[in-house]
Amino acid sequence: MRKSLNLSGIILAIAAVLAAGVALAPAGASAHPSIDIAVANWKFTPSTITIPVGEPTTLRMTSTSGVHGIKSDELGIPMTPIPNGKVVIVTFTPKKAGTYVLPCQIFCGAGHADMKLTVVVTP
Ligand SMILES: [Cu+2]
Repeated sequence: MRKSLNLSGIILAIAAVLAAGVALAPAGASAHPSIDIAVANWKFTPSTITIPVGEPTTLRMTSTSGVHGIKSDELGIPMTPIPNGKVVIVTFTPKKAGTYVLPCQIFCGAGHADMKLTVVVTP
């Protein structure tokens, strides 16, 4: 019941949470997924990630060799280049459960055709 908390109570609760240095998430709920992905010639590591439907999800991608890219219209990921040596962050919210295969979007050499990130969205 939201109305049972007055504003100062809410502010105190937020201050306590911030002071404790923990995420602003309800007890028992997991924080929104944030996943580190290592990108290199010619693979994503991990090559498969599993995330829940309807949760904002952040991917932090770092390339250590080559220039790569991901994109998925179905997942709401715009064309996102991943240059060598930069941390690239993309946040999206999957709308529908399923398995999505994201091939590398930038030609990166001999292994380009086999370079894929698989995103499994669970209900
Ligand atoms: Cu690539």
